[in-house]
Amino acid sequence: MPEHFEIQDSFISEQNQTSKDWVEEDFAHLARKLRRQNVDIGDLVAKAGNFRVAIPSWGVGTGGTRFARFPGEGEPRDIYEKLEDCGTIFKLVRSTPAVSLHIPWDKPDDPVRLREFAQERGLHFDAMNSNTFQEHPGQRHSYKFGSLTHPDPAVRAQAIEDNLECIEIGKTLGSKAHTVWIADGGNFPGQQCFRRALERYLESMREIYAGLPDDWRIFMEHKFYEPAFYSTVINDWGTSYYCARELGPKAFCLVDLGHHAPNVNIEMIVARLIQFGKLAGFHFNDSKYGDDDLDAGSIKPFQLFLIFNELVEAELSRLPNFKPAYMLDQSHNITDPIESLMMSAVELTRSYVQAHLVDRAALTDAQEKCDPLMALNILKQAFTTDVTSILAVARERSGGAVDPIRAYRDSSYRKRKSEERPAQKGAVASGIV
Ligand code: LRH
Ligand code: MN
Repeated sequence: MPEHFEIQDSFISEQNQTSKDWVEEDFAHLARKLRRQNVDIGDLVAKAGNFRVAIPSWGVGTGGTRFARFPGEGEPRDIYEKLEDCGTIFKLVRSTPAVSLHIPWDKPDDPVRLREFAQERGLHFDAMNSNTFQEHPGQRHSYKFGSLTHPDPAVRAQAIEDNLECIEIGKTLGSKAHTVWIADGGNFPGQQCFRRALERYLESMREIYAGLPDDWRIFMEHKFYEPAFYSTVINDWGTSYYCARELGPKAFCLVDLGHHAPNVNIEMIVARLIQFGKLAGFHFNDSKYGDDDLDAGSIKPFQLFLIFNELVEAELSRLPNFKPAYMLDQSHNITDPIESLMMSAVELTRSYVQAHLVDRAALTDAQEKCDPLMALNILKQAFTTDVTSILAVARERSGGAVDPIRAYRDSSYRKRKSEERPAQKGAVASGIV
């Protein structure tokens, strides 16, 4: 049995040598260009180097739709192999040391051993995710008609239990946050009493909130539809915000970019939640129609930039306890999940660095002088600045790959994993679909 293949640091620095010329040339050119704007490129390299985004454990397996799932080679078969792949992503892009687990998909037999296994790969655990939207082995009550808002108090109690168990596991793993997304809703008019369902949600969430350790936060994730196709209990940011206010200072609203109706102004929702002190953070992805869970920045990169423009504005104005949690939440149906997750982490860092290029004094001046075109131009100048060399230098300086995708492909990591992880008919590391 081949031992577990890992990409070596020496291989990465060899790879980086081959990109040295273009990086230095582009970096020097950009440094001159930014100096004309009184911007020190070194500051931006530091910003890029400090940017962090968590990897969803369910993202390293191949995703699918209700129509089909096309398993990829060398799929991770359990949480340890998922962490191996998360370790490889971190080794190459250096901005993803945290992994977000989903329970029971990733329920560890030995959480202490899992924590050590992660630490050996420089990884730690980000927000936990409960799952009361599927039936679980040995479960007494079905979640077919809901969980935390189900009419039957026994089902609600079971769902509360599932969340408290998730928090318990998270405490052993060193996590500091718990994300609650529920599928509860209706497919038919009249199926649910909207007000009673929301009251039951708050009643159940109060019990989960009471089980939170003092230094933890709870993130409520809204979604306007699916799997319920007529009404969803926590359908939008307003309902989520009301609940966060009702629950208390440890409750916040998590924004999954795919959970909004087409053309909704998400950057404005972000500005509201920042202003109200209730922004939990994000599940970053992209979409064209519904909750497509496509790669972040692949469809609407300008929207992603505008969201980071709001986040950087808040960061620079040193808002009290502004500590948004950044996570990816994607489904990789036709690409190598490791490549998509690396590319997405890079695109988030790109939007973050570009948002730090916005001339904020000039923008405020244009806004106060009702000069819309100048305001847009100031944003576009930052958005159209190619910061690729800054991102590459930041990765290289923190031991990562200048060109993560090429380094990954040249390492033949996936091929080696397909030898180590022979596909077992039907056996997939649990996750969506
Ligand atoms: C729901 C969601 C939620 C998860 C799941 C994996 O659409 O975004 O965050 O629990 O995907
Ligand atoms: Mn999500």
